[in-house]
Amino acid sequence: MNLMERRLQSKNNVDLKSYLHEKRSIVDEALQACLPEPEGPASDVIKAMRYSLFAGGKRLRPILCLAGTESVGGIHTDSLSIACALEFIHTYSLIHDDMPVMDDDDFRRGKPTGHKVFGDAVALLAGDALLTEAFRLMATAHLTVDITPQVLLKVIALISQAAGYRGMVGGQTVDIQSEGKRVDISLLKFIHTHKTGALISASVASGAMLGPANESQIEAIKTFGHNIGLAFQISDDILDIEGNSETMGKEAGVDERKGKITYPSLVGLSESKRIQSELADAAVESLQAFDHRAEPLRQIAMYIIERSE
Ligand code: GRG
Repeated sequence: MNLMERRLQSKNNVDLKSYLHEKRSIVDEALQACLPEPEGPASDVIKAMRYSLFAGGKRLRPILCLAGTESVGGIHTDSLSIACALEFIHTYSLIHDDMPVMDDDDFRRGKPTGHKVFGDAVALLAGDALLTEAFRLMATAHLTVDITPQVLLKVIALISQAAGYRGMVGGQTVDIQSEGKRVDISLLKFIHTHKTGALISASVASGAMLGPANESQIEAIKTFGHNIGLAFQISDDILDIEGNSETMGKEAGVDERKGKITYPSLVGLSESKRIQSELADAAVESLQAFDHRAEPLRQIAMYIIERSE
């Protein structure tokens, strides 16, 4: 059964738009509580952290974490601190990625990037501070909700692996070093699955672990996460060609101008779309043993390949 047939047949259709809206408000409120209003001698770094954290992101990673928890029968409040930590890590990666030494972007989400507003040094430090604060948030999560230290440690290990050289940082390194060089599909897949896919996958898997999920559920969710993570980055490649700059809050056509190797540039647009659908199908397939509580995850898989921002 392909995605469209599955969508038509689904008896448990959730209203994904309302679901995303509701969860985004929950995440936004929790994020506000995580970071104080800027004051004191180091207020500039807090301002820069808050500026990028509240610049209008979709909150996909925290929402995936909450949906992962709910998919195995857990309650989302138990994973809210981890969800916020994931958004902190994501925001740090965007601040650093936008800096002149990396992608050198002036705009993100329709607003000037962090270093354009606060200067390179404070932007760099704001990224560092978001990353380290994420670990403080995770390390103290068990103080407010009912999570065992054992599960929490596993979650922290998983997210560390996804964020560091084994995941996002590794992918970013290879991406930067590949500029202007020949990249084949297997290296591009490595870049995409590590740079973008790893944190997305860890988001949903960490949520499920907090459910708590059993081993076979965790494996299934990891497969789901791996597939949607790669599909997400391919849709980013496609949006760079087909997307609307205003909706996306950043310029379209940048990859081509910068000579970046993407799925469409290597395999063409229609093959990229086919691969993307196959990945979304495989993601949904991996949740076969899950009941209606995984419906938001199934729909998020579809949303990822159809998104316009
Ligand atoms: C600097 C260590 C380090 C890593 C950077 C994630 C990343 C690695 C770079 C971002 C480059 C980029 C734009 C990749 C495309 C996929 C992606 C991560 C898009 C942004 O994620 P969204 O769409 O962002 O979830 P919002 O704005 O909604 O939060």
